[in-house]
Amino acid sequence: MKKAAITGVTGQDGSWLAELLLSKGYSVVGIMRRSALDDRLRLENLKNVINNPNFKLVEADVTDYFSIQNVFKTNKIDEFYNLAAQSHVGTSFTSPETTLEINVNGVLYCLEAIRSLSPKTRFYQASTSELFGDNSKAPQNENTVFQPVSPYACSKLCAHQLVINYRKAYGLHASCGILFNHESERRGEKFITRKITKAAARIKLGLQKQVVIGNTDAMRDWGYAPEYCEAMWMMLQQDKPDDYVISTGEAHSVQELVEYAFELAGLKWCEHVQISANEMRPSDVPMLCGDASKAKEKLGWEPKTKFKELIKIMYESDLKNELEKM
Ligand code: NAP
Ligand code: G4F
Repeated sequence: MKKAAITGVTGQDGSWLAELLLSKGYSVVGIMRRSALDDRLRLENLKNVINNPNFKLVEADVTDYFSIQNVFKTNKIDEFYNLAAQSHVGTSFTSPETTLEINVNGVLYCLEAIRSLSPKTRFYQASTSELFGDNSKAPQNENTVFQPVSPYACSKLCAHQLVINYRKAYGLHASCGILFNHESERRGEKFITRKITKAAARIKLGLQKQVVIGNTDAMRDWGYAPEYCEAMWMMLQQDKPDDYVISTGEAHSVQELVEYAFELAGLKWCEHVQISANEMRPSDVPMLCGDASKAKEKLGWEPKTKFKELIKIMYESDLKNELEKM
């Protein structure tokens, strides 16, 4: 039985990846940092996996080298998926130091632990389309120039280069998935898709009246998270490590997202959506649209869920959740 470790297991992707690996017969070590919050709340998305005998939750923080070393000292890990991050771009402007600590040093510590204690472990790094930043070229692929425009993107660029360096210098099987935005009914509520689908559902039920958002011109290439987690796994099954863009190849604006979610709710968006400078970022990525041809050719990976289907899944899930709470 193969053993995998997942940092960021309490996050959106971590929960989907844990389910996927367990369904493939892996034994899974879920790495979670300590929190004062009630565990049951934080692990809501892991309910399905938590009672699986092949799943084990361990406490470690990627910014604490000793705790990461300990994961390797107490487990023989075949595949290590590093999903832990301060993943909110907006927050990276207000907490740049924490963002760099987790997103850069955290990655370095994982790589160092593998290099020194378990060099055969295969490593996946959660890189991001944010690396492309202020790039007027679209669609973006593995050869597109990186022009990061946020502390988050700068941190992820440093981590991306560290992974390439450890691969070249020490021969580690370390790969980066340059994943474009991917969402699901488990998405954090501060990200725009979930913020909008949840607000549309709550406004429909009379639970709130308005939602306040920022830049509606931004365009993103939004896909469905479980499909993107399958791509992570595929990367680590290759003989050679490499970096891959994972995307749908379709871009939609925040404005389109708003209009469609409110249409699903049978509401007029303009009566409920307020634009505020408070929600704008000091600098924002104007347009992301990926070309995942390499992943299709080398991994056999292709996206399935289209934009409208994705927003419908999220809206319906939020409506159901809110109804259950009433
Ligand atoms: P997410 O929901 O925000 O999850 C992030 C996870 O990282 C959480 O489980 C969080 O734990 C954990 N974490 C944060 N700091 C940590 C630390 N110091 N030690 C251990 N764990 C820590 O993010 P996601 O959407 O699943 O994304 C997963 C990864 O992919 C992230 O690295 C993100 O930057 C990257 N990415 C995401 C997308 C996307 O569209 N979703 C696209 C490209 C790349 P707590 O619960 O304790 O906060
Ligand atoms: O949903 P977002 O916060 O996602 P963003 O910034 O694209 O980052 C996500 O995708 C990246 C991959 O490209 C990941 F690396 C990263 O970890 C994260 O998962 O914002 C999307 C767009 C932005 O242009 C933002 O300015 O929506 C715009 N937006 C407008 N109003 C808003 C809001 N974003 C948020 N979160 N909240 C708003 O009220």
